[in-house]
Amino acid sequence: MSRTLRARLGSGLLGLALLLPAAVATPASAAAADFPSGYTGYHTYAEMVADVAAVVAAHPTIARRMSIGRSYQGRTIWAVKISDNVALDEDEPEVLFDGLTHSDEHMGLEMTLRIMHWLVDGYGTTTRITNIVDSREIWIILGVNPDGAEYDIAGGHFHFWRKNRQPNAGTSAIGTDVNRNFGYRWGGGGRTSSNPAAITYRGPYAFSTPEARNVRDFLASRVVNGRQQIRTAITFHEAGRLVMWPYGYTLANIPVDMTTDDHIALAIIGKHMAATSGYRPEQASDLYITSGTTRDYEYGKYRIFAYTFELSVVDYPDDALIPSETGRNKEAVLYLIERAWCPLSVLGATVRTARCGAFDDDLEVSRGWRANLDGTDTATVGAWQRGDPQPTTTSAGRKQPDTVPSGRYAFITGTAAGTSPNANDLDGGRTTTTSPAIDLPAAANQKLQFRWTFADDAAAVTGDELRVEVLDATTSTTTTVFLTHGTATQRNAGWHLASIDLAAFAGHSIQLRFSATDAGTNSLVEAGFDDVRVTRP
Ligand code: 0X9
Ligand code: CA
Ligand code: ZN
Ligand code: CA
Repeated sequence: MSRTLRARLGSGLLGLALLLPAAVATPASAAAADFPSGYTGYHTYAEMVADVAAVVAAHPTIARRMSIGRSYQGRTIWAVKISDNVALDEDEPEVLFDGLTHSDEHMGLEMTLRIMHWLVDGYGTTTRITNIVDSREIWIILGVNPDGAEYDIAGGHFHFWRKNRQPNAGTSAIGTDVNRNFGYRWGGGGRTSSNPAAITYRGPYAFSTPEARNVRDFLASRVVNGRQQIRTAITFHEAGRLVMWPYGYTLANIPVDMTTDDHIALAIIGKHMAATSGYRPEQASDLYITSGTTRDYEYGKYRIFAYTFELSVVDYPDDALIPSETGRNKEAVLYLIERAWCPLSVLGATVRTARCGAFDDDLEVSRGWRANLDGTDTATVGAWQRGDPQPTTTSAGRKQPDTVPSGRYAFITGTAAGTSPNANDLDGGRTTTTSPAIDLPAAANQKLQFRWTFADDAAAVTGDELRVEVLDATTSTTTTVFLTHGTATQRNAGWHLASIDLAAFAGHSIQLRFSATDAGTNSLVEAGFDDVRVTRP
């Protein structure tokens, strides 16, 4: 948070204080000559572009640049990828850094440029950085909002310009706060404004700015085989020397759209980074509530362990402070890159075994499961749905559970409630959902684990079932590894743990197919599963 903004936002004259003086228009194409005196060590857009070009030219095997789109005024937004075999999309954990979402927070751009230089300069000279570059794919977005930044320094003095430079219909007020324009809880509570003249204007709809769309589309492009490759991220802001974790939209530490494991691990990693930087750690909403931010989007949509850093003690720190302020975050940056292999591993050996293997899905976000993959599903109602189950209770007891093992979602045969044999339960045959491909390491003792529930009534037949198969692409075989089926007695919902040895499939490429069937005459059949994992022995 810029202190200036915090002071303005905190003032009793909130509405008035959020109005900016009418901006003097500059030609869209104008390139700022340079920063004001005392700040010339900061990079203008042109200087940043030149630096990026020089780095990728000097390190072609480990650094590449790509455009992730254009700003409102048409400036190219550059992302640099740093990794060994940089031209290939290898199966390595990915990390994202960005800065200058707020264009009056120039240290954020300097921070991302420093990270780029640390990595390319350290490669082959320090073991730690060589290991990082060899085993990760690091993405750095150099300046999310360059239009605002160029405007901020136009004419040789600062304009205290935070937003982008997009006009707003029906008003002369310019710009949208890009850090209020992301589509997760956009327009929700806290410091986000519907007034185009406000410095926290959220835009007329989520992702109305090209700047937020560029980041959104880049993140989407990193979903490979159904899985978001980016595991950890920092978005750099200024000022206040803070390390903040999600969420910002609510004061709740663990709202429904976060799991307890994630919350604890997010805080452990955040506190560790803050300690090494000499910053203060906190949940973002502890500063104040916001909605529509980069960080909440990254975690909320993809479960990226995403942090906001507020750099510097003061706003507009002069350029002499760039080396020390960026340098104090070097350890935190390297640490977060290392943690990307499995952020939850900070929770200790038991969690590491359970959740850092070849597959881990708490089913809280979409991760590439596909319905009816081979087109043979016959169920007419109650197909697998990833969602929040509504409780179904008959006179014989609970048939569809009210709670799930983790978070708020599981796969359920129709999440809606309904107590009759033909209401919102599974009917008419079989429903399947199939996982993305899992490359099982050759290691011994890997186990497939998941939580399951299966309920039926006295009309159930043996053909009513919950079945799990391993589809082995290496051997072109299908193997049932779990089966529970109906008996003509009442059976109520309840979550159970299944644990299945995967020795027969070690080293193979597999998929998991979960199927539930209501055979014979329609009877009440409800099934569910959650927390699908391949353990890491
Ligand atoms: O208000 C913001 O967007 C960030 N502060 S700044 O001074 N750089 O403008 C704070 C984002 C942190 N998130 C929340 N406080 N919820
Ligand atoms: Ca690589
Ligand atoms: Zn900011
Ligand atoms: Ca879950």
